[in-house]
Amino acid sequence: MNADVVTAEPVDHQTQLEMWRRMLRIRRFDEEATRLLRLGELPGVLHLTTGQEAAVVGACMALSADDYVIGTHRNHGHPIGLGADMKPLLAEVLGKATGVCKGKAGELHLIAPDVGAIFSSAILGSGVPMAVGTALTSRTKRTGQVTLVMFGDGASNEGAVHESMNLASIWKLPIIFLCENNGYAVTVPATYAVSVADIADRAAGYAMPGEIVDGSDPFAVHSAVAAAAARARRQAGPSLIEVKTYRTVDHAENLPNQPYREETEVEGWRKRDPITRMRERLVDSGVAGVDELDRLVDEVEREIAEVVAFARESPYPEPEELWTDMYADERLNHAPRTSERSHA
Ligand SMILES: Cc1ncc(C[n+]2csc(CCOP(=O)(O)OP(=O)(O)O)c2C)c(N)n1
Ligand SMILES: [Mg+2]
Repeated sequence: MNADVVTAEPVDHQTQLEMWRRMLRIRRFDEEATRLLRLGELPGVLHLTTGQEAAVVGACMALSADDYVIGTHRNHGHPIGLGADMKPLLAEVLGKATGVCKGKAGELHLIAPDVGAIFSSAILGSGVPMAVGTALTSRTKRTGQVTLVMFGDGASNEGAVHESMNLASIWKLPIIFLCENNGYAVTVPATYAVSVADIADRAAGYAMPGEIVDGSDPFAVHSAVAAAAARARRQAGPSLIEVKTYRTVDHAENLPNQPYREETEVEGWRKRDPITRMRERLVDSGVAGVDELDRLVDEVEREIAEVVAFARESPYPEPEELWTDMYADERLNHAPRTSERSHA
């Protein structure tokens, strides 16, 4: 993984600043969620995006407004990278009724359909066949929409991922398969668990282009995803992009974490933090002055304070809500009847 390679990309100044803003939002969202978890206000665990923000934002901002994005279990960054309102996202993480899934799904299932983030799931690789479904729909209806589906290096070994790539290839579906390779699946190194050094090489098996991109460079990711989206839109078929990235935090907060990587390795990546690097780059290239960037940080702080207040003040769902939203057919949504209970 070479985090020192930086590519030039003609993204306009305003877009560059917006990229940085969204990276900051993701970082601060995760920090606040972690703080609330430690205060005991959040049930369960948290899978943070910390260290991977440049990869996520670069990819999300390369799409058109009506494209689809399917995320993973490490999903806080995907809707935020697409520009979603953070209030119902944090409310969902806290299990509140104002959350994107009415507080019933939690942090593993953040979505924001209004900006294209239509699905995410805790089941590794499960979003990838769904991407075949959304892309087939877009193709059949000739809408021109592209589906961007994310999966990790661990998920890249799931059978469903390979079946999906094969189908997408033979049907030339408008999909971008984006592997967020952060080097580990929980504690298992990709160098041990993945059959190839570069997951992008697997694209050859499905007759699609495969590209490796430096995930600490948002412009490089943006450029690769934009090119793959253009290819998908001209009906030339799917692409596989492997983004080399790194999470500088543990697999999940509030899970027992055993040592599995050298502290020096983590420290090395922390020193190349994507948010700090991009700040330096914005200043060095004259895109923004230090004062302007400080103002932007203050804006994100104010925004985050409102998001936290909203999520904390929101009510929990009523107990009867357990029996709603299970089936699309409303008639099937009801509490178990006495006769059904007696068979349980
Ligand atoms: C089908 C399935 N198998 C196992 C798990 C347990 N599990 C949750 S996260 C994870 C590691 C995922 O690694 P990767 O795909 O590289 O994503 P990352 O966590 O690194 O972002 C595992 C094994 C799961 N959720 N789903
Ligand atoms: Mg991983």
